[in-house]
Amino acid sequence: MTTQAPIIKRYKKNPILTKEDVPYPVATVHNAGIVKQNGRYIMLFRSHLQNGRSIIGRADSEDGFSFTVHPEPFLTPAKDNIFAAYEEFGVEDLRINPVEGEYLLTYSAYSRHGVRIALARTKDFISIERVALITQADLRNVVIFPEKFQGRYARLDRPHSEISPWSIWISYSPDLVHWGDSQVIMKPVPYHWDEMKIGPGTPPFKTDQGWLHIYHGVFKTMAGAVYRLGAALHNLNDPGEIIGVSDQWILQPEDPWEVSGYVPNVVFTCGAVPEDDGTIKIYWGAADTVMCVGTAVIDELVQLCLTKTRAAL
Ligand code: BMA
Repeated sequence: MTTQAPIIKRYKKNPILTKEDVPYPVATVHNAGIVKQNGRYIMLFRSHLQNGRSIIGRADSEDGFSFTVHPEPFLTPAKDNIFAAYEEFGVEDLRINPVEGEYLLTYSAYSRHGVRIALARTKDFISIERVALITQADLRNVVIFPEKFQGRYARLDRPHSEISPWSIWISYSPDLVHWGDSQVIMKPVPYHWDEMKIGPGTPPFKTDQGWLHIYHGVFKTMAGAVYRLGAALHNLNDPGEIIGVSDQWILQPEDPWEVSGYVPNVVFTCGAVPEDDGTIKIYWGAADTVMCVGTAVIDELVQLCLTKTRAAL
């Protein structure tokens, strides 16, 4: 029997970032958004503080593997205006969405009212402008497509539901603030690795064959939930149409720091960097404790979606 080469090749020196690398006291380093700007990798990672609430830190790298953390946190809960009321319990799982020459930051805002998504914008990762809270409560994992479709922005998100397993939806907006025309486009498959819930992971990025989106899927076992990563391909002109979803996962917890830690058996992505040579660096939080990276060939991910396909809905 031949063994299949893994589709995502783990970096040999994982984990690439841990709490020991952070110059202020934190308990974890995980679920980071990432982007390559003028050849420099900028990572915005989540850390639990020692009171159990989360903040976002920044780390920079020249090669995408070796990162240096900034001395001060990048984003902490707002102190005034409407954001203060909804970020009271912390900010989590930030995505960096490159859109029209700037970066839209979408992150979970936690408060006594539940979790919702806040949108901020930056051009230089120095000055940040909080724009709006773009969801009501119980909606997480917002990623925004890099381009507009017929004049409207498009996003993927994941509402909470007691009736149906949590699924991926698309919504549109003329101005990034008001969102609508929502539709469910991808659901968990029963008795499948993602049967319990799925949610958006990386901001989608363009390939010749469609928008590639790496998402997370969860399976409930007797020992708790297992978080894995999967891949889906969306129509280039109509992102609400899914062309193919890989039937098999592309990454599952295997390394010691993925199978044990603060939350065992978790790989969770908020960002990836497509490179000019046709590869992609995918970043994931492992066990909600440390950050890891791996590389894949973009076309192999696309082919998985196109040839080893499961139903989208
Ligand atoms: C999800 C989110 C993520 C976390 C994951 C595994 O519901 O809370 O931030 O990484 O669970 O604990």
